[in-house]
Amino acid sequence: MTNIDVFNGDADGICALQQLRLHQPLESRLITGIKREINLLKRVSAGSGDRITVLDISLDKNRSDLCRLLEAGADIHYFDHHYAGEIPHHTRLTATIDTSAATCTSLLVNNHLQQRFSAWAVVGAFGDNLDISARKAAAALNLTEPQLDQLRRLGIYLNYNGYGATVEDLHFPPDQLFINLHPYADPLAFIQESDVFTRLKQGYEADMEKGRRLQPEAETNQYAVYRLPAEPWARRISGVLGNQLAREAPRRAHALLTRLPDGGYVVSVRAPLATREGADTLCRQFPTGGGRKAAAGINHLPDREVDAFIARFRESYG
Ligand SMILES: [Mn+2]
Repeated sequence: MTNIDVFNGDADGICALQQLRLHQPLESRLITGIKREINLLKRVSAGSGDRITVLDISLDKNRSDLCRLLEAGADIHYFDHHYAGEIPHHTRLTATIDTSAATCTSLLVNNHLQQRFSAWAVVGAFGDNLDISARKAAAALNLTEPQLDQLRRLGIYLNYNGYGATVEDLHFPPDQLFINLHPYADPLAFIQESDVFTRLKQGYEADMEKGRRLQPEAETNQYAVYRLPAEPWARRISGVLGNQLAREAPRRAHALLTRLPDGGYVVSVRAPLATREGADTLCRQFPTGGGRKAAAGINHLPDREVDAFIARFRESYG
């Protein structure tokens, strides 16, 4: 019998697994990747008696492999908050899926574990830019405001680490990051004792400084469009810069187009924080698009579709 943990390589995916493995430590194969690599079940082979936990990746985007693994006899536990489409009925599938804009996978796992490792759920929620939900989940922990701010920054840095065109762009491969976190039941102890936090902070600050110098190529009260160059810092920063811009102008939608080395763009869309609507429906109009209502993206937008994308972005939010 093999245990396989499949998780998105961002803060939410890592913090969801962190809670589950603090609750139930076990030897498992870790399957993860950059934040945008979501068809992770494709990489899994398993059979009768194997147990697979799947965290923070769209069921809809993994549907055929999910069915293949269920047919092969694996038991699958699925937690997620991305668009799922119809959830297959199968005796060996347990799915906890909630696509409401105010929740995330770490918070779903937090409920499942009766708030046992809430502090990690708070980190995951901050990483997904769900500050209000994160603070709500933190209320019972009686943290000081500086402690809460440390959790928020850890969430932002872990989320930041997930962005890149390949794992080579990242400061830490996400499975290594999880292995580093795993000994710590308390994220504040991790922040104090591990040098990972400092290294992420330095990388984040250096990249953000470059990002802050960018000017939008289109800007109104309703929306802004940014174009980023084909460089590793830009690929690392696009998502967190989008979150930051969204927090600074909560009534405005943001689109960030980051040039890819082989042509085309990777796109991040942030709906206005005031409404948190429409980002996923916009991005799903393009073949490699997906995400959530408030935050979505397109993995590869060909050059010839850039104008069409910007036109639909303006229609959605203009
Ligand atoms: Mn998430």
